[in-house]
Amino acid sequence: MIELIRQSDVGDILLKALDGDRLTFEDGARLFQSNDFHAIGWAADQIRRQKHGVNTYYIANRHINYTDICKNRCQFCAFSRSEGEPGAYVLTVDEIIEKSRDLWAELRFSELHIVGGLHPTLPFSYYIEMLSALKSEFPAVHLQAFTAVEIAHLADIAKLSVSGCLSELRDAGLGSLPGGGAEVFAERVRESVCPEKMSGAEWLKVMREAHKLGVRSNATMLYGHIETPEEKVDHLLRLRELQDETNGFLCFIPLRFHPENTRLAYLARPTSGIEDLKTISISRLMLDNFPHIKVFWIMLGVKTAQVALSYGADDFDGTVVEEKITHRAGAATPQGLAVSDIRRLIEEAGLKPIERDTLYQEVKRAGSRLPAVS
Ligand code: V47
Ligand code: SF4
Repeated sequence: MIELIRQSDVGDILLKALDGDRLTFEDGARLFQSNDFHAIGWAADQIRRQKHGVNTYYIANRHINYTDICKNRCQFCAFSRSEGEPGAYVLTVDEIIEKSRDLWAELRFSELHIVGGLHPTLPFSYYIEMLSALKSEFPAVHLQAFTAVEIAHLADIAKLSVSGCLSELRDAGLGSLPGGGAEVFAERVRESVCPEKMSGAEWLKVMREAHKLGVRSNATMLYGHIETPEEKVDHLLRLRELQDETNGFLCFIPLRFHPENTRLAYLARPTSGIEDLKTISISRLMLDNFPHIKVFWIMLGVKTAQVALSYGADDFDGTVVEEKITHRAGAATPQGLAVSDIRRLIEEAGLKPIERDTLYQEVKRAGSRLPAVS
């Protein structure tokens, strides 16, 4: 295999990564320009094995999108609606509890993953009541809720500082932040595809505040639209820099853009399997200080997500149960996967499935009963 690396047009970079040396901006840009995805993938798999061996993580979780009403209306988003538009909804706190109860008996999920649009008029008390009610109904469940973009919006409506807002949410039951809203940090990209959204620097600032308070988070990158290879590398390096400072990121998740029903549908070029795998592998190679690279199979597709476990990813998210953001943008994946299916997909890749909680602690279940999603 080392011969494969030596013959590669990016062999020098891959050997450097395998030696434990940090990759530079130029290295990242060359990796994205190379078509040698086998060699890149093999090197990323080696690094993944150095960090985790064959251990491959998954989580029993449930996603909840509490509202699709959003004042930002990003160009790439098919999920959001304006108030009064057909399909616009807000779940009441009772409905959120009801939804969570739905599969609780079967799934016994360890995490609720809660994100929504930036609702212009919902009061701060709605969010506090949501977390408190969920925490009292499911005390052992980790609430991973509200992207950095939502946190800044909530701080605004509550007239609190970001850190004051995070503290109140944490007191009400918030466990950690999901990684959404990062998109691509480059100003050129944001001005074009999400001009209303906070800047990349502001996103990083919210995450810094969260990490300083001990609130961990994920990080994402939405790829496959108008971004250049250099802009992707810049994104990864800005995340790596913050991680050096705080060590607060749990994992990185590349999100594959789905163009259908969005104002970027004219791009009509869904990413190729090779682009997807290369993005996973390069993320693993560049983000040397991120413990985990996660595949969100809902966006990647089950088959590519399975293969990605041999191209640098070590985490397969998750049972999910219900998902709207990608499905409104034309995703053909199911809404959820049973734990038995996830375990089979991991085992077929020659890897060892390990159920984890949000903070990557192993979940031990009494007996052999496996949670299922129908
Ligand atoms: O910020 C919006 C993305 C994100 C589309 O932290 C789209 O574990 C694809 O961040 N095609 C929200 N993506 C979801 C998210 C997420 C998902 C799974 C796991 C985690 C995690 C976080 O969804 C948005 C945006 O980047 N998005 N529209 C679209 N058409
Ligand atoms: Fe709103 Fe998020 Fe959709 Fe942008 S991606 S329009 S912020 S829900």
